[in-house]
Amino acid sequence: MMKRITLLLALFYVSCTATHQLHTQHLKFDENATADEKIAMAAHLTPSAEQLRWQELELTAFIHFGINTFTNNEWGDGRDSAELFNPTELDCEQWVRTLKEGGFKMVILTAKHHDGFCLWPTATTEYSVKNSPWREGKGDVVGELRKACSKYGLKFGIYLSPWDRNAECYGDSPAYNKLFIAQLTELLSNYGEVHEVWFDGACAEGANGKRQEYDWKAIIECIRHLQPHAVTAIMGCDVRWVGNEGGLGRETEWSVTPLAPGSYVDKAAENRRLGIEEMSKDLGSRELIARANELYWYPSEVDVSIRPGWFYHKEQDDEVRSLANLVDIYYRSVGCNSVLLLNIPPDRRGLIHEVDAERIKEFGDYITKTFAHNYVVNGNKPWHAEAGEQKELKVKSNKIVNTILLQEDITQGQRVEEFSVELYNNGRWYHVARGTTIGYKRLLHISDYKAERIRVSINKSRGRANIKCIGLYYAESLEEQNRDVILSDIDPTCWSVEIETMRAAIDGNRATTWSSDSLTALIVDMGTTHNITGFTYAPTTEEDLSGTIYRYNFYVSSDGINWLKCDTNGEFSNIMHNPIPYFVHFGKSYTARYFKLEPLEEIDGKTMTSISEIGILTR
Ligand code: FUL
Repeated sequence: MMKRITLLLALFYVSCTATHQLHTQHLKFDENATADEKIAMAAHLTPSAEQLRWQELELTAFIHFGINTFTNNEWGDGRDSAELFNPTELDCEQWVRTLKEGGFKMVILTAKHHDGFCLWPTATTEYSVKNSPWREGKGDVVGELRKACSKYGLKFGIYLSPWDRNAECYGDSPAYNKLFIAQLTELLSNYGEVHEVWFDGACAEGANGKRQEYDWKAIIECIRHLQPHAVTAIMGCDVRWVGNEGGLGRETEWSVTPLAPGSYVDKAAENRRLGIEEMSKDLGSRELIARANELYWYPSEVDVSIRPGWFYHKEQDDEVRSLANLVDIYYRSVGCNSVLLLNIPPDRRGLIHEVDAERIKEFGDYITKTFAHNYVVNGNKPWHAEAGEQKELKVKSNKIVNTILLQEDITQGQRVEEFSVELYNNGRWYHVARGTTIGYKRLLHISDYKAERIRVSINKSRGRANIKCIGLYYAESLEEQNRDVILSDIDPTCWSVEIETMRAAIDGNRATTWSSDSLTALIVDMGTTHNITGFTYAPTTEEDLSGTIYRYNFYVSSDGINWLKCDTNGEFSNIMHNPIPYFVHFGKSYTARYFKLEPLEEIDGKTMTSISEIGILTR
């Protein structure tokens, strides 16, 4: 009998240690693991040292700069001359000073975007700064930015686009992988420490029609070898794309997920079996984990631009996000267990534009001021909470508060599944917030309260939760100041269309959309003749983007019979990830009474068309 008890105790001990032992970044379940055992193990999965350091940065910045800055494009096709790259006052120190003032801790530069133009004098291609007039071909943007980062103490990251529309060998997989690794090797060997390497997921067929198979294993090995402390993002393995480019983190955001990172090609089938991808709403629920075989610590990064586009466009100078909007993004990224990667694209001078610079400073000042004093007494004292437990703390007297901050000690894993918060004032408790995940940081806006005490309840947790901080702050209220975007220089009220339902595309109302279940051209008669310099296309504002046009032709006509195809690059680049209004400038003017937008390819290859608004530019 005694022997049996000892044996049972030993088995119990073994299973407890298996489920209660901390794992770093990745774990595999035993074939027979039960759903409860899986959850216990999920609670003990922790970030790598590099992932933890990255998460603690909270605010990181993107710099999209390159040939597109000079062609006014979002995606270049790799054929624009290197001679176009000629910033007149490039000053990386100005970028870094601006970002530092805004509270940003790292900057990631587009060393090469999809057009293939390299911002450093690489030996791998002629398509680089060395063949531009800038600094007589002797310049190196990567080098200048690296120096500025060292001078001002910012961390440094690089974006190297796997998709390359210039490289002739793109699509000839072994040859391009060799070129790509050579580029990576230059960047990771010659510029000191690199803290993040960012590989975009966007990619298409090579010019030769062949699809590029990336050798992710070799690419990641190259990084691990040359920069062992860098995190790799998106098509890497340490940092996950949040799933949109609009600055929207998830309400429930688990850093522990069965979603296998982008570079684990052999795991793509497993992601499909589980029915998950970066854009999925649920990436970490109990139900999902119960069906999984492996888990990853794979935290989310929210990448979003301060302007509608990723690159600088003069016509967007009035559309820089307002302070209120940026602060909202901060709450929905850093405040939703993510890192914010905010893009601030330098202009053709090679400077962060005055409007953006001012906004960044306002943003930095606002965040610093808001979070300068935690009004909770002893809010930083660790609290180990079992599900169902509550903690009550005093609030410094006479303080009005409207922001709650909660943090878990993620070095022990992410565990909280449901929490609620009450505040005590004038003899009664007010229920002010409830939420799901906390993770590294959770911020919640509430109305203004004069609170005497705070009570936090951990209502559901994956084992004992480790609360690191409970905070209350006061955030000044902000007015939304963004102006409406003007989509047409000509008033469309007198325009006519062939079919009445098409009017939704020219009614000046972004909330209405014309859609068709085929690739249908939209023809508009403007009634009188105009000198047209461009047009705008606004995709639907609905969540379902079906029908959104990716490739197109645009024509003008003076009689509605004979059509002239206008000079455009024929694609709304990146519209599938960033469904904003697109402004297409011809670079010349056409005289016309009629215009026609002919869709050639929908974003997902569907035979559908949808247009929320189309407008005409004359300036
Ligand atoms: C996207 C790219 O296609 C955009 O141009 C931009 O670089 C953004 C960060 O990622 O997928």
